Amino acid sequence: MPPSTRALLVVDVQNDFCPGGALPVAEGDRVVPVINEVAARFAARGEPVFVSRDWHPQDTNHFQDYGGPWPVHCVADTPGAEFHPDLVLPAGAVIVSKGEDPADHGYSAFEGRTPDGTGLGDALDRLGVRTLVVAGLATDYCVKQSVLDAREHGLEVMVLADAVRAVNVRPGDDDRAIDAMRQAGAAVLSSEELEDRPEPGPR
Ligand code: VGL
Repeated sequence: MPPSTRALLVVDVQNDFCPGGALPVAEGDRVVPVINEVAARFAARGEPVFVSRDWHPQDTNHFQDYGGPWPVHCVADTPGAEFHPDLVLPAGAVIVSKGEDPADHGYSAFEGRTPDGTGLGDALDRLGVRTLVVAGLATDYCVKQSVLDAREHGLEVMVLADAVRAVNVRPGDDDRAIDAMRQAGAAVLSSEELEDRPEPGPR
């Protein structure tokens, strides 16, 4: 396989962030079919797919019970932390667990680790990834923070506008998050526009 230049990062498409979950994002489940299609295309081209998940302990300062901002959600090994049942992960997709430290919010997938303990940034570097395509939940927290960290890491970033949804604690947080990601140099485009682009070659 030639050195990969592009990877997909699917952020936190977990039951608790979808309608009916503990911290539901409006229309959170709507990203699933779009992501399934994009992920299948990446896998068919041999491009790596990373899938992050919030994987909290019960007693994290991320939760209101411990002085944090959020209701209990995505506790490791509970049904709420499972990926949405309709999410289809291609063979070889790499799970990145984050938010395991009770003293840290763990919004960014770049704080997470693959099953062998590698940080996401190192895992991408080892594969020669230069461009990260990002989709998932939620636009205004974990997607945004992952995108900002990806830019810090020196990656070209593309955010799939039709494959993200926001918590919107304050109305307009979604637009402000998109602005912040653009300001940081990320491109925001639809999944259709992504597929219309010429395939990236080795650099
Ligand atoms: C998230 C709020 C709290 C997210 C996680 O995945 O974006 N949002 N914890």
